[in-house]
Amino acid sequence: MSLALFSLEGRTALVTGSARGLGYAIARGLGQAGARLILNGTNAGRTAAAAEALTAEGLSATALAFDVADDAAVLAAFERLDAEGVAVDILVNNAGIQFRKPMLELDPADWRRVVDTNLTSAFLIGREAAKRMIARGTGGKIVNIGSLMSEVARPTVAPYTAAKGGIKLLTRSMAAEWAEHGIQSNAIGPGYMATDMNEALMNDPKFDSFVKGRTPTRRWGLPDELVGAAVFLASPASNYVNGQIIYVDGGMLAVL
Ligand code: GCO
Ligand code: CA
Repeated sequence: MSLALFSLEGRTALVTGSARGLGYAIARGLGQAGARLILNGTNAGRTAAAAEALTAEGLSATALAFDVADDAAVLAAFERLDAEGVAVDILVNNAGIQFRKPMLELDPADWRRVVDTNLTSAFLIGREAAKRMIARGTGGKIVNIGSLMSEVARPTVAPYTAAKGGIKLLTRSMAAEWAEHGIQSNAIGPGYMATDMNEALMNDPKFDSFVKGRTPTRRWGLPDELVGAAVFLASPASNYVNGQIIYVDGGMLAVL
């Protein structure tokens, strides 16, 4: 079996929320597998800096800053890619925010912001990418980033959990409607990963010991540990995989 099966040479990958955290690690890994990278973040400066850092590592990376939850901004971003003749072959819908508060205290505006950023964005961007993949007749790969919270809940993260549960079934909806066009839509469900979004949790001794006790691997995951699943789902190796979610969680969901 040749590693060509996992090569992304000649393909262009757009990774949302890739200025830092999991998105940055996933983008870097796709770049190392040969993909040309389009990084995205809401902050133009931080996104440009991330593209420069990956370029300095010898990867091909450009920045495309836009707010993934803003319909008009998403449309403008794709129109800009069209104008530049850039075709997105691989879309990683990673952008997401966390907002921890019990539902009884939650402002509806905060609920909407989390669901729009973590779920609606994947629909908006997925649709623009799929339209162009279908028009080109080239097929493509969509990798949505779910979570442990695509399966289970815990107190204080309801909007994030509802959105990540939605990501799992949106992924299946994408498979239902787009698989016949040669588009494979799948998801990755990260476990408790050591990222800036989880800094407060990692620094909380109680939560830290909860994660280590509840994870069979007895540690937090490292962002780079998502790269294998991401390259698999972005490469020809997964051409007959559709509507699936792969949990990269150290075994947490598999055991009580
Ligand atoms: C939390 C965390 C989790 C993790 C991750 C787990 O507050 O419980 O933010 O949501 O970040 O999503 O897969
Ligand atoms: Ca980000």
